[in-house]
Amino acid sequence: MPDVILVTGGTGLIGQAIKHVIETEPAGSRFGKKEGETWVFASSSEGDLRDPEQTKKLFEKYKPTHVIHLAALVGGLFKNMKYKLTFLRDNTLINDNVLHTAYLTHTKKVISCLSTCVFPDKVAYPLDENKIHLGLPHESNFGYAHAKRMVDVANHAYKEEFGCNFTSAIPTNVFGPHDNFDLEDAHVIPALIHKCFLSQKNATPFVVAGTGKPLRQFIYSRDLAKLFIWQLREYDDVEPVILSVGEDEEVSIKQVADAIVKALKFNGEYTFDTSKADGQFRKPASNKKLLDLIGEFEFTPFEQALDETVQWFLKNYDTARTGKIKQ
Ligand code: NAP
Ligand code: GFB
Repeated sequence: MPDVILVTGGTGLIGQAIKHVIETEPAGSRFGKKEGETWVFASSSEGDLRDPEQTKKLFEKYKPTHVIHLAALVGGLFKNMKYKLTFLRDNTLINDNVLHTAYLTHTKKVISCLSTCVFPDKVAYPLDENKIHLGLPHESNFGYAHAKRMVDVANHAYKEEFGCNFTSAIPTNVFGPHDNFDLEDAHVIPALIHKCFLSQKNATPFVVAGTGKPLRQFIYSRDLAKLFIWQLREYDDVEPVILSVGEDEEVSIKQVADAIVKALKFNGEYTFDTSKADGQFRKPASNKKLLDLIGEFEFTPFEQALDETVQWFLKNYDTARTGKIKQ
């Protein structure tokens, strides 16, 4: 029976990046489409995965042999701080429905998507896959973080009780085309690209939230997409894998804002609003396990990836997710 790969959350930032890679990489290549494979990129309009019945219908419709489970309530620091219970509950419902339906329908493999914000806030750095449960996550996103941690717990329980091949990936902060650029809900890179674009258009100051000092590792969505395809094809272990650039690639929020100002050729007023939260200061993750397993992998240089994202935003501004505020 040919493989059917269902990508839940297939219309989002990472889902669309996987679609791009599968459609553009040479067929049969390491990250390309294999003969006979069918790839399905599902949106929430095809089934609200918080609802067990709709989840069952989606699986009955596509009969997936493999699932890359990306669907989630997702957002940046400020949205997470505002909706902790909604992030906990919606993601717990989505994850439980997808894993249990995959079990009931004998799906061969599921890769779920966690995030480096699930790690404890106070633990020895760098973060690695063995430290997920060694303490409380940062208070700014504990709702989302605990819901995601439960996926790792469930994967181990499904394996021990039923022998399921359910595993997970732990990406760092992701950016790229098709991101959510909503000024309030977005992660830092799409939010600052949108803000800087509006400041240029309206000749208003470009204001970055916080001190600009926090540090982050950013992975380009199209690189991450290849790593998900690698994990689908070549990794069969219940233990999670951090999918990230190296620890030495940590950059400050100020460096990110500087790169966005350069990419948009903005020369107006540029300030920091230190009354806004910085969130977690840093969450440096080691990608040693990934590189030990995958061998050589070429990450797209940050400035090139940022440029491609800015060009995509400018070209697709009218159809991109820019939220309510359109000045
Ligand atoms: P995104 O762009 O916001 O896309 C979210 C996707 O999930 C969309 O396809 C959305 O469908 C779908 N979805 C949302 N609620 C749903 C529901 N109730 N039922 C069915 N589908 C639903 O998110 P992303 O940034 O690609 O994130 C994908 C995964 O990566 C998530 O699990 C997220 O937690 C994880 N992650 C993201 C980052 C990051 O920096 N972005 C970092 C680490 C981990 P519609 O298009 O129909 O709304
Ligand atoms: O990307 P971000 O929202 O997520 O914010 P986190 C990163 C940093 O950027 C914080 C600063 O230090 C913010 O203060 N920042 C500056 C901004 N200007 C802005 C802005 O306009 N918008 C935003 N959003 N940030 C999230 C978790 O944490 O990481 C999520 O809350 C998820 O659950 C995600 O895990 C990957 O890296 O702080």
